[in-house]
Amino acid sequence: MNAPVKIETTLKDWETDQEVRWCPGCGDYAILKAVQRTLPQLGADPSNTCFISGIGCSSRFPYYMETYGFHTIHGRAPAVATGVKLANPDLDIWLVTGDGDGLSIGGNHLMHVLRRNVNMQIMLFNNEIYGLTKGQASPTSREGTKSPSTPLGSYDHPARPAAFALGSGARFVGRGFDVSKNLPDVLKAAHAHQGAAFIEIFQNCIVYNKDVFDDFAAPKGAEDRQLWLENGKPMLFAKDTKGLTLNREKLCLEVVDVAAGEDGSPDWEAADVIVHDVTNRTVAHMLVEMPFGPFPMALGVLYDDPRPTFESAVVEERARASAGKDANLAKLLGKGQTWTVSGTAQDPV
Ligand SMILES: Cc1ncc(C[n+]2csc(CCOP(=O)(O)OP(=O)(O)O)c2C)c(N)n1
Ligand code: SF4
Ligand SMILES: [Mg+2]
Repeated sequence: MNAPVKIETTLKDWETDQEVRWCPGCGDYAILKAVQRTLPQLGADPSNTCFISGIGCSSRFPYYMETYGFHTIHGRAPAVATGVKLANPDLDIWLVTGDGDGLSIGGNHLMHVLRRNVNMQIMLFNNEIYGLTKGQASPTSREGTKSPSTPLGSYDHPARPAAFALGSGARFVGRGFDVSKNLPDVLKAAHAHQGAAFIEIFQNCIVYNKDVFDDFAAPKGAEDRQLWLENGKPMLFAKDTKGLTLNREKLCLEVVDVAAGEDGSPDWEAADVIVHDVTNRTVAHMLVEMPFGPFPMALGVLYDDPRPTFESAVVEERARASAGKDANLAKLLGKGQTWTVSGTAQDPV
């Protein structure tokens, strides 16, 4: 349940008086504005909203939102957010994490919040680097990335956040990038989803990993390498001159050319371009594994197929367990077995 009562706010209602400490030009600013622009459009209520983060540049996010918030410890935002949601299931929770916070130290915790399907929006800011600690390689850094911790170039294979999320059992996987005008739409779809909604947001760390996403996210000239997915629409890109088809023999995706039909519109049916179905988990797996370069970058809502949330099951179980019983903490603590501890630390029994 997200923001059950809709209220009217403006972007200003979501801004704080805190000094924003990100480097000038950091992609985090654009994401902050996108979120602050989106929340009023959702009718969200600042007093019913909580931003919860771990540690990193991205995790400074809650300071800049005029809502409840926790800047927790490294990698542990999912655990805190799960507790908050269970204590107050009506609260609208946004979890903010980085590629280091969410996939290094916090990989285990992220996996469990996804598989449990705790109802919240999870934004992973992927800048493929540890920004806050001055540019060490992260689990998403590309092979060959030179950094203080990999001076000769990183040689381990990068993790793919969207594939990690889907593999962990996520029922919503979205993707966007910091300066994209479509990012608010992805955030809105995530918010509408009941359950753990995972959004990978490519974010430019202008200081330690500048412009690594330019091939598909440059402000101009990269649009042809973006595949914006829309439910029920053919998977077209490059101004509708290319599309994705399923090679039914090899069971894999392929890029095909799409010619214009007689009326000038793209004849995608003739090219056998597939239609995006957000509930198709098999195709979602193909989309998150699609290598960028030979393929475009899949953006938007890759997968969205809700199932019952963790907290709804817990609330139901609590109601069942407590039905017809008095809520009496003193009685509970005083009942049944108790122990008498004797001896001291110096004189153990
Ligand atoms: C227990 C613990 N280990 C290590 C650190 C140091 N540390 C702080 S932030 C960070 C990585 C942050 O990277 P990321 O999550 O990608 O965030 P970014 O700064 O790039 O937004 C590390 C290793 C810490 N604060 N706590
Ligand atoms: S170090 Fe990078 S991620 Fe951190 S604030 Fe600066 S530009 Fe942004
Ligand atoms: Mg990072």
